[in-house]
Amino acid sequence: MIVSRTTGTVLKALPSLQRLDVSFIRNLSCELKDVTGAKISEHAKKVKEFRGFYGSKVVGEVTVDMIYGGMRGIKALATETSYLDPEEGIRFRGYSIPECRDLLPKAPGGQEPLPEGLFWLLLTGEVPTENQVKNLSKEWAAHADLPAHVVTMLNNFPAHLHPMSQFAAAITACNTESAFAKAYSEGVHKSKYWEYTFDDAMSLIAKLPTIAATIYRNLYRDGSSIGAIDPNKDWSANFVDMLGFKDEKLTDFIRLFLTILSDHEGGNVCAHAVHLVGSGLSSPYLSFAAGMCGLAGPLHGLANQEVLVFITKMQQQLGDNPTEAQISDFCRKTLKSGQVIPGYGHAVLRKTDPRYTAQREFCLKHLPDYPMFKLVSEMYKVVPPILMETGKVKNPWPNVDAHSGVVLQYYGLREMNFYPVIIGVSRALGVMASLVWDRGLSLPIEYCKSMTSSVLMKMSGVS
Ligand code: HAX
Repeated sequence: MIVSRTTGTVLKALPSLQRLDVSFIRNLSCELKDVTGAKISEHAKKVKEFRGFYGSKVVGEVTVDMIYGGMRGIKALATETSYLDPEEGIRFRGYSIPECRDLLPKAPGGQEPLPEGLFWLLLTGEVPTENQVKNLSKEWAAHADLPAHVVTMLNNFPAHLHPMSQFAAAITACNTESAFAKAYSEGVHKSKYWEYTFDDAMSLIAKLPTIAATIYRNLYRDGSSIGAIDPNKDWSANFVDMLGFKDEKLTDFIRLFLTILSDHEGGNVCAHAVHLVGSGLSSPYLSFAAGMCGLAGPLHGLANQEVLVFITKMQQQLGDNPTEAQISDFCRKTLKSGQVIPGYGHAVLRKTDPRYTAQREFCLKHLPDYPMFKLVSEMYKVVPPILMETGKVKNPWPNVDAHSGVVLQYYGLREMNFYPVIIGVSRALGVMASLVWDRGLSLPIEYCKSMTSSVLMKMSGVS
């Protein structure tokens, strides 16, 4: 019997997946693994040839300001899975968000893409068939169980430990399951690193909704059981079920959310952290946990939670239908007090984030009259000119985080501290696909050069 230290309630045991027929798994993962392996070896040859001819080509310069300015604009990483254009936004393997919404397979009755399909696309560069995606859902369902020590650990965390800290800690503890760490300790040849990374990526992704739902139930639902995984449901549907919601529209929104937040090229905090830690050959579990510690920062993934805190405060002070002047006054006061307006601005983007637009479209279709959505729409009019007035904000437009919390609120998933965890579940798709490719291309350990200010001054001719 496991008793939650947080709530004092008896926690029901997690469903055992041992009873599921898992004999099909080997063949299923083989197909995606085989396609990925073929793509990696083809691309590795191309990259080798390219480096042979153009290895010394100069593609940029580094200024003193760039070094002190968070490395903004330094072209320093090769990431195969996605590219972020400052004007257009993200493209996953060349496909924009509207194209992905259109082309990727959907669940029966659903209107939004299945994140399983996006993972296939990120790994292989190909749009999968419905059947390939269905098989991936089955495989993830079959690997969704957690080791007992991870469940015990989660059940013993205190309620004031933030869900993101719990999430990162549980992922770290799942390292007991790492095929990569085991193979490395047994002396596997380096040409096989990517294969074990692939295996870990698959089982890590499968387990994330279970970890997230266990955290949610412990913190917000008296430690009630997450229930059983349904091997015939997709990854998102099982996630929503485990959280304890029964709403097809919410499930479809979660499919959209998990798809569009999956990857945002390699230079953002969490993606870069996963790549950096992974470059030292830490296992995919440890590398991903490092990324989640980065995602937990308020200027990154936690902004999603911060937006809701901001909007809720605004509603409490100004009511459901504040005027433009009132919103404007509220925002100016925020800036004056030295705080940022969460959900606005971006290090790379210079236009409205297409991930914001996709969610806005969803809202216009399904919840056009929801007061909080109206408030978010009003802010879209009011905030950019105010940020532009400061003269320093490079991108005054909304990013993805300005919107998602509102939809979750509408469907009753109201605990805003949990929102960054959902982003974390999504982000695994992109960063794990990238890590597989990092290992497939044999990228070396990362080590960039740092300097003291006095060395930099000397280099710049300051006497
Ligand atoms: N509100 C107030 N000030 C802002 C601002 C905002 N939304 N966005 C930028 N600024 C300020 C910066 O703090 C900086 O001020 P200082 O010079 O005084 O330090 C100045 O404008 C220049 O910043 P920038 O070059 O335009 O932006 P950065 O690349 O430095 O930072 C951030 C990008 C996303 C961190 C920034 O826009 C910000 O803090 N936004 C609010 C938090 C947020 O929404 N984060 C989520 C981003 C998306 C994401 O990663 N999601 O996971």
